[in-house]
Amino acid sequence: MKLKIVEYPDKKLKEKSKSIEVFNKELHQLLDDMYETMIGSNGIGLAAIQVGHTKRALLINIPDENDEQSVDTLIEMINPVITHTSGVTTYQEGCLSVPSFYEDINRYESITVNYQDRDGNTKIIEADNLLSIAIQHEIDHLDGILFIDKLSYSRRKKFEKEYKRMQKEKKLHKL
Ligand code: Y12
Ligand code: CO
Repeated sequence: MKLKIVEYPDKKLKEKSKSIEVFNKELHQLLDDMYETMIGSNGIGLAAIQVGHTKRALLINIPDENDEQSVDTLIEMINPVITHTSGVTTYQEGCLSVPSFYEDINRYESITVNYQDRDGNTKIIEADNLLSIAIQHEIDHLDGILFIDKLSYSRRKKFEKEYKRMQKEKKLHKL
């Protein structure tokens, strides 16, 4: 089932998500629904908080060289922890919870992440390029941090103005 995506400025997005201790059918259903929601919204990453669940779960599905996504390359991460970082990189990020806004954000270039899969098995992944950026973006969601929180004061002010204007326009179109 496709779920409703929580959008900024909803305060829910500021909440810190809780560790997952039980790896049951309910969790599997949430992960399946998150996948349907992410793919159905043209996303490449989604955290549980973005569909209203304060649980430390996220999905990432990086498109291939033909810009196609396959369930075979889906990564589900439960309780992820970054254990090693190196380098710095900049990428123009977007977020399904902040529609139509993209901005250059600095992140670590390479990271190592410990996490659990949907059955509670421990995993380790070394990531760089887009995967590294996507993981860092999604782990931030689990801590109530959005990519717009990383903007400079002046850029953030500009964003708030643009975003409010866009929301007003959206409302008018719905009338
Ligand atoms: C690099 C940077 C950030 C991430 C986090 C995951 N972000 C997304 O999946 C963003 C998806 C997104 C999709 C949109 O919809 C379409 O393109 C049709 C979109 O556009 C609108 O909202 C109008 C914005 C963002 C991973 C890797
Ligand atoms: Co996001």
